[in-house]
Amino acid sequence: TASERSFVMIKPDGVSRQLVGKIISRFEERGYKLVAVKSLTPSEALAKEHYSDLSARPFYPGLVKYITSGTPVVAMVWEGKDVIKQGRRIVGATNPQDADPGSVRGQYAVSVGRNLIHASDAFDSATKEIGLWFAPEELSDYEPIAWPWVMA
Ligand code: DAT
Ligand code: MG
Repeated sequence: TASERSFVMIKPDGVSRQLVGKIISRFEERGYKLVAVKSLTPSEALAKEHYSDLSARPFYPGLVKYITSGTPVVAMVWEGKDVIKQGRRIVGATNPQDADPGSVRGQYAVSVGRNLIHASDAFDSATKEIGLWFAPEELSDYEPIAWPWVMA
């Protein structure tokens, strides 16, 4: 696909472990455009809605507790060519034990319950998640100076 947007979130462990800059750099240096970014401690309602597809899974309560621990998350929207699929590759497999060592999870995480980062897995979930975490006016429309070179 052409230019699209993905919702990416550094989870509380990533913030607490001070990996925010390193993680952001991977998306930025690849050439993706930062459309929105904010730090917040999600409410339980927001965390539950974000992970609503997983509500029947045994790990769901623990997942919601982890995301709402009180340590903030960094919520972002990144834009660019195939950013949804490529963002998933940057992030790595859900279980860090299966993640490519070059991915964020493969480099920095060992446990599925503390896997540092979220990235949307499809166009529909990206649309849902961006709308859930950001108001339309929080999304910036601008052209990075290198954009024509990156996106050609
Ligand atoms: P992803 O985050 O790679 O999109 P997912 O959507 O299947 O993975 O699950 C969301 C999160 O839930 C995942 O990042 C970590 C947690 N999770 C998934 N499977 C789990 C499991 N078997 N045990 C504990 N936590 C799990
Ligand atoms: Mg997912």
